[in-house]
Amino acid sequence: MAQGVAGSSAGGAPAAFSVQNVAAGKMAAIAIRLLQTVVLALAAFPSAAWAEDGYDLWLRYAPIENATQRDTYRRAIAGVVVQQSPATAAIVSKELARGLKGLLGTEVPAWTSVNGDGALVVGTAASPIVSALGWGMVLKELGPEGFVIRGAQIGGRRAIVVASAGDRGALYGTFHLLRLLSTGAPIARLDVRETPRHQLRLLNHWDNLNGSIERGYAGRSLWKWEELPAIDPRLHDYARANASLGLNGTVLNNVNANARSLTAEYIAKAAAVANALRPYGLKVYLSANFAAPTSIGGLATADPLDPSVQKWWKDKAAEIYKAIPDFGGFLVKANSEGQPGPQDYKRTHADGANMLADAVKPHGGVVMWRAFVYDASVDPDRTKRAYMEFVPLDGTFRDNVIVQTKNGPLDFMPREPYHPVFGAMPKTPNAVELQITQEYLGHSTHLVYLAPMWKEFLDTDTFVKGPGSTVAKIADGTLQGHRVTAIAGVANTGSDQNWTGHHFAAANWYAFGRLAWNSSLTSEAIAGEWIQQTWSRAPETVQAISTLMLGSREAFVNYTMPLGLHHLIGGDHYAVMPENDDKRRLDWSATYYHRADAKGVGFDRTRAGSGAVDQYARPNADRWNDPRTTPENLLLWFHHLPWDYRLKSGQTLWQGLVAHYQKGAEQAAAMETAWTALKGAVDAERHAAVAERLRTQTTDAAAWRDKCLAYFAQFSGR
Ligand code: GCW
Repeated sequence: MAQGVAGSSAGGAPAAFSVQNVAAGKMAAIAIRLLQTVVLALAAFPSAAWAEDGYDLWLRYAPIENATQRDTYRRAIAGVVVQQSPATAAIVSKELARGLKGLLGTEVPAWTSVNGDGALVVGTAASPIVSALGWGMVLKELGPEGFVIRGAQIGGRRAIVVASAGDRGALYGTFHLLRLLSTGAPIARLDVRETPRHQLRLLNHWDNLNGSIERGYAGRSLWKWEELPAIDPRLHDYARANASLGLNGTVLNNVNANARSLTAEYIAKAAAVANALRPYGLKVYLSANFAAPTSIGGLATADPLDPSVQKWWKDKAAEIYKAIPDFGGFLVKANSEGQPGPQDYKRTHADGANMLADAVKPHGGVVMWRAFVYDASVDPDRTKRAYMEFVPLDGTFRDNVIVQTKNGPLDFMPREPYHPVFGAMPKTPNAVELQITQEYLGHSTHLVYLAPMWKEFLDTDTFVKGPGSTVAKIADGTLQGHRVTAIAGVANTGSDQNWTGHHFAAANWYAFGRLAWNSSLTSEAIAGEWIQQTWSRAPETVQAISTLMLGSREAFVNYTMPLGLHHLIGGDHYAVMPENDDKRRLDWSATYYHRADAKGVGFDRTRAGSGAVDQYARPNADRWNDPRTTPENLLLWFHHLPWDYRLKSGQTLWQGLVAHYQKGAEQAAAMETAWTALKGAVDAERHAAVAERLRTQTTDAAAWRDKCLAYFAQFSGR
């Protein structure tokens, strides 16, 4: 918390402390006068002295500029009464004190009861004030994470009540109310009822025990493994940020898991993190290395059907739950990219998942078993393999197994069709795995707002149960009636002062959390909230930043992999590399995917090609089997087409490709120009940091356009 406070309470505080160290009385007097001036200046222009390094994320609580609105809020919230269990109550009280002080520019006192007009009451259903309101039925319906925010008369006094059946709901409701105030929402007739769409809303950290982060672009692991069980105070701010979005779990370690994370030493470290995160409603999970019984357990095998292996995992689970009573469960990457798994013993993914599920079941845990597998012996087309391995297993998983699947069948590309596993395993809960960290989307160097990409995926109709069978409804369990629902985002956080490297990458963390809570929110709405809380409330500024963000993903697609091209990448997955013909594995190269030759370009996944289209339900399968009914933004994903193929625009495929690359480079340049115009509209410190990265983005975009077109021109001869 220390850093957060320093980050938000701004310039005055450190000066105050330094006064203590000045011995000479005269100097102290000068310092105090100086300090008074600083404090006065701060009061007059609170935002001018803001230490804007991005540390405070969307929880800046910058003063509300509009005086009328601020006065309305002040009248509505004159005192705060918090009634819930102590650990969370302390967090709620602190957040309200901080948030209201920041927004309203005045201390709002804590009251022990509603002793005047303008009480803000936060409480659980069991609290005296809330239980007397008779809202029990509604709160029960909304569940322990849901909440109500409404006006009420309490003992003849005006009040706003944030109520929930549970502590977590009251916490989420508190953050929701602060968000409403931060974004200038009217509060005269509040009637908010919220409940999350997915039960498990998790961040997956690909953090290694040595502190590095796989595909991390914002510094080192936040956990500081070597210092644990001593807790870095910064973890409280991590937890606050997640709680403000309603995220309720976090997987601490990389799915390429080091078995040591399951040793007593590391369980104690994980327990310390769990203790720190628990009051914020976050459960801890661990990635499990399937071979742990052999590597750290001393067994001769990790065969899931071997009783000694089963016992080892049961004992291990019991050991973990002893240290972390509310441990969430295991996340597993098995038989994928060299990770061990049940297939090493000729067993299936279900055999492996079920063994672990049995181990955590008595403690209420779950197993999230990843479907990111692409064993080359299964099918020549990498994108078909996971479906072929997993769909036949539908119905054979224990009821506490969740199959976790990336949004697309390849690997977090800038654009992919949805993964055909979604909807094809009606008896198995399917967790969505999204990647917040921008592995293939410009790392923390390019500004790419990912909500539009995720919404495109979630809103796609799979037709598995007729029209309207969107991925969102499969993920939230409403279409196929799943017992447990989950959504995971591969985190982009790290030790960088602003958490995510690029100030705008925080928008992706934010958007993931908001969509995990409510997947029907629009990209625009989420961007709007985030901008107002993070940058400015001035309508023209919000509009300008929003436009820039909303166009950024399509711009990135245009200057890297337009028209359904994919995996034009190699090396560190930053710059496009269409020439990459990785000798180690065909399906790690770029040439395997684009298949450019004198005749044309693209991967034929029609019935005449790999047949991948038939992993999708009709009519998608039929539509995508024919280039004329395939959306052009996925054209070369499904088809190998001649360079002279006519696009809907009348251009040839080659001309279309050129136009997309050109447009992408122009869009990147336009983003930079738009940002330059915002100089002065946002704080100088963050403006400069973003401007610097946009400069690189513009340069990259032009270079990548040139590189790709020069490369493809060798084949097109145009
Ligand atoms: O996208 C690939 C990444 C790997 C990652 C893997 C996975 C954690 O390049 O770094 O490993 O996906 O999702 O398992």
